[in-house]
Amino acid sequence: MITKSLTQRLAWKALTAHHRKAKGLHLRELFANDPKRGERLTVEAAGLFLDFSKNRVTDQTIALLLQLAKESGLRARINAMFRGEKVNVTENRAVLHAALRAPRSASIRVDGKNVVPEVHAVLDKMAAFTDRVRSGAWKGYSGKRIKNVVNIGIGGSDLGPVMAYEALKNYSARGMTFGFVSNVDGIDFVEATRALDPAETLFIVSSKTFTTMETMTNAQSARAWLLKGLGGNPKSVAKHFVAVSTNAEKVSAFGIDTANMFGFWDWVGGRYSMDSAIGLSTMLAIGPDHFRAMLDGFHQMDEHFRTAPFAKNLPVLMGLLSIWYNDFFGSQTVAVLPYENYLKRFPAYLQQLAMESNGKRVTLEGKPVNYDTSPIYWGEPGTNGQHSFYQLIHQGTRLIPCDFIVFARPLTPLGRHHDILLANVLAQSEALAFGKTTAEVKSEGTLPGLVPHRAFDGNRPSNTLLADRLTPATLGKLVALYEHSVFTQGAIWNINPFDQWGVELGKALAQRILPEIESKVIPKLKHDSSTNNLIRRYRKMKAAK
Ligand code: G6Q
Repeated sequence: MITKSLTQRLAWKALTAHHRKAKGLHLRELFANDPKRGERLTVEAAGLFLDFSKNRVTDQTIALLLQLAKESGLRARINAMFRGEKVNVTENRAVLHAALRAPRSASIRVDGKNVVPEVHAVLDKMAAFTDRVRSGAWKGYSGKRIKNVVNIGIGGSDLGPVMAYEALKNYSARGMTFGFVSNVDGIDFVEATRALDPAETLFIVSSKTFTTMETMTNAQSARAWLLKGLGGNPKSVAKHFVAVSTNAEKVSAFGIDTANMFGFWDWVGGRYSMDSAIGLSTMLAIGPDHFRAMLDGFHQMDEHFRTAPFAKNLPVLMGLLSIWYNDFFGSQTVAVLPYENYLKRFPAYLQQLAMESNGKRVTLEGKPVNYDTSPIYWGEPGTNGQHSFYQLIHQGTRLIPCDFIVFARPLTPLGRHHDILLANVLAQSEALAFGKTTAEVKSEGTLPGLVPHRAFDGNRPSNTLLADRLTPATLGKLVALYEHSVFTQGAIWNINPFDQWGVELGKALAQRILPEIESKVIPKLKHDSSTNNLIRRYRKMKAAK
């Protein structure tokens, strides 16, 4: 039981005092004074190697951050989550994405019931379905085999599947196409389906609630598109639509046979669901064996997080470092920079994971926080970013901690490409940390007027995560690493990372505005003058065409 608010904890106060000294230290000195720093400040778990030596920390910083974790009751929080306690207090739900990747023999209880057998029953059903589709045993309404799969979902029911499909494309069935429709902007659906033959297309309607406006609108358009293409018989729907949901009633009302529904549970949050049935498109793409390998990767990181001492715990250390910059240096963002083109959607995925989870302003008890919570996550794959926004990271006025994600072996080697890629990422973290002093710039004979422009102050922190290659298991480990790092941060900030009330207000207001936009008679508008005016203007403009 934590009684002291965060800023009153001893470790927090000690960190505040320590920061006053530590902020003046330069990575150049820290490395010069400790020749083994680059070997010492590293940790390896489940095949992921983290070099955190290029962070603005001393041994004392790490000790104090670990002390903060302890004083914040992190261990008890971890245990409570893994035990299935209702740690999502505002929705009165357990939080058990870890159960989705637990081995068949495990036992994890929610309200006294072991949920692991149900998890594996759904996985088995997904695998059987996947085998039928991939082998051609499952036929479309006109007897053709399925060649195209389109996932319709948004937020947590989209970002994970898209990211995983892109990340694991190298393992996917190349004879099939995979599309993802999320946006209610009709263009998303039109572009995703324009080249597809309805007779060969399977839609997966992925929605935990099966009420989300965007997904339901896209699903209705998909139904109409299919019926138009296949002669209009409603019976064709059953052969071309399956659902992933927790809401059997709504699935059935849509016209999808619940025999073709893949379930999950209220203890799986949307942004933590890519390894539940929401991953059906991923399984169809990479096959059940690779999918299970990915789950095993997740599980390995879960076990590491659950059991390793904090000083050797990858997610804990990454979470604590993030708190160090966010709350003591005032850094507002974290750049996630994968040097692996297959991970191009990974930063977008992490944005939801981190920012929807920890973008909160009140504590678990509902009191306003007096410290900053989630930083903004962003990023693009290297080396592309080097030629655009890295300038600001190197020489701008903001401190942006970076996570570089690197693999030793490429999935498809091509000449010298991979060595060049690696040389670049190592050069970036080196340049950020050590910069280039005025003396160095001068000694190169630079014109005096240019010296300040060409000097780099350095001392810009980064983590480097190095793994062997991007396999399904590695992807699982990587996602679980960030999930638990986000959890660590949320636990220390004493907030609830598992609700998302901020998303609800916009949804409710959109429901109110839609009839005002569509009504034939001019509605009486009761919004603010800006919203009223924009609604009127839009009504006029669309009537004018
Ligand atoms: C995730 C959020 C949110 C959710 C979408 C889709 O954690 O809750 O992104 O996933 O709003 O919800 P449905 O799956 O219910 O359609």
